[in-house]
Order: sequence, then C-alpha cells, then structure tokens
Amino acid sequence: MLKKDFLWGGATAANQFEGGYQEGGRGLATSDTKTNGSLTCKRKHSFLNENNEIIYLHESELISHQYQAALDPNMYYPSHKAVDFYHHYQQDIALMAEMGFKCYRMSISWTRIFPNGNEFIPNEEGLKFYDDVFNECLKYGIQPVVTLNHFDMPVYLAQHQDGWLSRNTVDCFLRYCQTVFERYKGKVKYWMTFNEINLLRGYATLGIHEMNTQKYYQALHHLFIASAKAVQLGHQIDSDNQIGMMLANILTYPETCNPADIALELNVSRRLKYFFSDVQCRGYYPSYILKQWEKENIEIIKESQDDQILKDGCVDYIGFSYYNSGVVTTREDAGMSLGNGVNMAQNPYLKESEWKWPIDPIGLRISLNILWDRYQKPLFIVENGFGAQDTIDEDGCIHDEYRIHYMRDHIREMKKAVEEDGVDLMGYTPWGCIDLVSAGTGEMKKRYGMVYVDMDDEGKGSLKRIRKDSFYWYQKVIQSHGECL
Ligand code: P53
Repeated sequence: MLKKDFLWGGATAANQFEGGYQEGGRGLATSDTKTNGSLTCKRKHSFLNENNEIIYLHESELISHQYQAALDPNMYYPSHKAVDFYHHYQQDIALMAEMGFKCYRMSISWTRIFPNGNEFIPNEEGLKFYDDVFNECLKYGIQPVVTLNHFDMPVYLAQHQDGWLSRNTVDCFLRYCQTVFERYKGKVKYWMTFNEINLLRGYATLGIHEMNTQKYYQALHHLFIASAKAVQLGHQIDSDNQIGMMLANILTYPETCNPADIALELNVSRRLKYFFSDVQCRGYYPSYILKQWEKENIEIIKESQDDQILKDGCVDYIGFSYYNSGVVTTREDAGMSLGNGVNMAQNPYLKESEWKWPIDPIGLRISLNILWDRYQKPLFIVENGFGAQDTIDEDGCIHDEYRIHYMRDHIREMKKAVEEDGVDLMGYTPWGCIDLVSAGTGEMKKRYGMVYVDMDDEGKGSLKRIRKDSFYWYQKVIQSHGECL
C-alpha cells in the first residue's frame, strides 16, 4: 500500500502557468523574453543590439554581453499571460480540490517578490498574492509544494551581473528564500530549490550571455551553494520544513550488452543526472567530476567555507520528473545525438508521443529503484505526464483516453516500486494538471492537463476551464488511494 499520507496532486510552474507578468509590481523575468515556438518550432529570446534594434537569438546563439532584453510588441510571449492563474487561482484550486488533491506543486515567481532581484525590501503585493494562493489551498486541505526557482530569474540580474555567474546572485537568491521561508512559515512545509538543476544551461535559467563550459560549471557551483544554503536556512527558520532537490530523471539504457555500451551509459548517466544528485544528496563533488575538470582545465573559484556549506546543506528528499527514457550507443551511425558526441538510438520496444518522447512506464519503476538504492532518501515524483493534442468532441467533452493510459501504466509501476521493492515514496504530482504553456516549445497545443484551458499557440481563447475525461478518472484514483486504476 502507498503511505496513508501519500501526496496525490498535480504540478505547475509560474513561468508557464501564472501570467500577470506586469501586475502587482512584478519585475521582468528572463522567461518573459522567450517567444512562442509555434511559428519557428524553436523558442527564441528577444534582445536589443548596439543600434537599439530588437533581435532574436536562440539560447545557443547568445554571443555578446551588449544585449539587453527587450520586448517586441509584435511578438507573442507566452509567459506574459500564460493561462492566467494570476486571475483564476480560486477557480483552479477549486478544480484541484474537486479532483481530491492532497498537495499542489507550484513555483514562486522570484520577480514578484524582488522585481530586480537585488532589492533589500520585498514587494508586498507579490507576497500577498502567494498568501492568497496558499490560503486558498489550505482551505481545502491541499498542502502547497513550492519550487523556489523554476526556469527563470530577474532580467536585471542577468543584464547587470551575468546571472548565476556572479557570486552576488547567491546572496540575492538567499534574501528571496529567507523572505518566503519567513512569510509562509506554517503554511508551506514542502519546498524544492532549483527545478531540474541538471537541465539548466541557457539564458532563461542561468542568465549568462556568453556561455562556455568553464562558466557553466562556475555558475553551477553557485547554484549548488545557493541550494545548500537555502536548505540550511529553511531548517533554521522552521524545523518542520522539508527541502528537496529537483532532478530531471531522464533514464538511459545501453543499446547492447557490449561492455563499451555499458561503460558509455555509465558515463552519460553521471554527466546527465547523477553528478547533480550526488552533490546535493551527498554534499561533495564526486571524484569522476573532479577528474573531468582536471582533464578539461576547468577551475572553479570557491570561497573557503564552500565545501562545508555543501556538506551541511544536503537535501531532505529527491523530487524528480520522469517522462521517458533514452538509449545510448557507441555506434557512430545511430543518427541521433545528445550533444557532446554522445549518440542516441531509437528504442524498438517503445512507442512514442507525437512529440517523439518514448513512453516507458517500467522505466519509472527502474528509476525509483536506482535513486532509492543510491541515496536512501525519500523520493517524490513531482512531474510525469503525457503531452498531447486534445480536441473538444461534438459532445463538448475531451476524451483523452491516451493520457489515462499513460498515467495508469505509470502509476502501476510506481506502486510496484513501493509495494514490491520497498521504495520510500512521498507522492505523485503529474505535470501541468491544468493545461499550460510548454517549456520546451512555448506551445499551448502540447497539453498535459486533466483540465483543458481554451487558449491557442498565439494566446487566443476564452481561458475557459473544461474537465477532461482524465479529470474524472484521476479523481477516482485519488479517492481509492491508487487502487482503482
Ligand atoms: P515540455 C525537457 C526534458 C525533460 C523535462 O516539458 C523538461 C524539459 C524541458 O522542456 O522540462 C520539464 O513543456 C519541466 C517543465 C516542463 C515539462 O518538463 O517541454 O520541469 O517546466 O514543462 C514538460 O513538454
């Protein structure tokens, strides 16, 4: 059986869900400079060049320090309105309560609290908004699970100090953490520091204009320090606080039993995931990364107490996203690549979504076991789900049986990990429980929700919320504590 207090719920993030980007004194966030991807398939950021002209750059093309974020009135930026949780939070939380949610995972928008990021006095209107949101949750007995930072940062810090490359950003972030830990003490007990810390690389998330490997690892060191200090601070402010990390758990398989394939997979899974969880769960840099830095002449600037900070700031639990798995191969003709010269192959045993994400429920059970074996820390599946195009049927309903199948199969494997393997699992919060903007493409048509939101890729639509078939199905799942699938 799952724990009695198992946290059934759903997950969203401010930059993809909240909107109200200029309301309540909120400052501009890097995610607000990302266009929709529907026209180009790739999201781009808008900047001003030296001649004050607006230019668009993909994250990998950010080459100069001169650029300043600028918004083009003729472009659509999905985060500005998103699906307007800012004005719909009462209705949305009521829908979550109707499904029976025990928890709701969401993120706080940093620039709502500190518009530029470097202030000393927080923005009261921003704090008040989240008070209202948390009170609304608690009214229904829904526990908020809060990600402190989900794919954004103040544009001001990106422009003026190259974001996470600067040690000063750690101090700014900790002021923000202290503010929200103190303000929401007694209301929020479950926190996570950085969403998918192993996927942060671009301007939106790190705020660095001219990226290279040296800068990447330096910025990452600052993130690790910020996270470890946040964990300590959170515990000091309220010993009830549970503060987790958040890992994008992309499972990898070797293509064959060729030992070279196995060795490659070991290496890739470390670079892709376990380096991050090793640091945040064990409190020190693993030997394989120190050796890599030595080989690549990467030198991390540390302050004298940093090693101790990492040690004292280990996380309480591991929150992770799980969507799919991938196959790594030493074959050079495999066709797909993960960058860094790693070749990927297709998995002939798995079907894929419309967005070419393989569907692998057993991989979830495997992932839970690997993480549990490696760290012996409680686990929390804080994202899982099926991005698909939904259509409203003639009867006015959305019959999303494909989503029900995906979730049912994943919940079955999750239960096996708990009931047959003894994994310690805190909860399950499927991604985008109410439709929201895609992080990868900026599209609305890639939907994950159990509640449909009437809105298209260009931001047109009534924003009306409609319950999908999966809504009623998930309601039964929660009601039966996962027995009735
Ligand atoms: P979208 C890539 C691979 C795995 C997870 O993703 C990812 C990404 C980023 O695209 O991100 C997480 O919207 C992330 C969410 C995101 C969700 O997965 O591209 O934490 O913000 O929306 C799904 O389909």
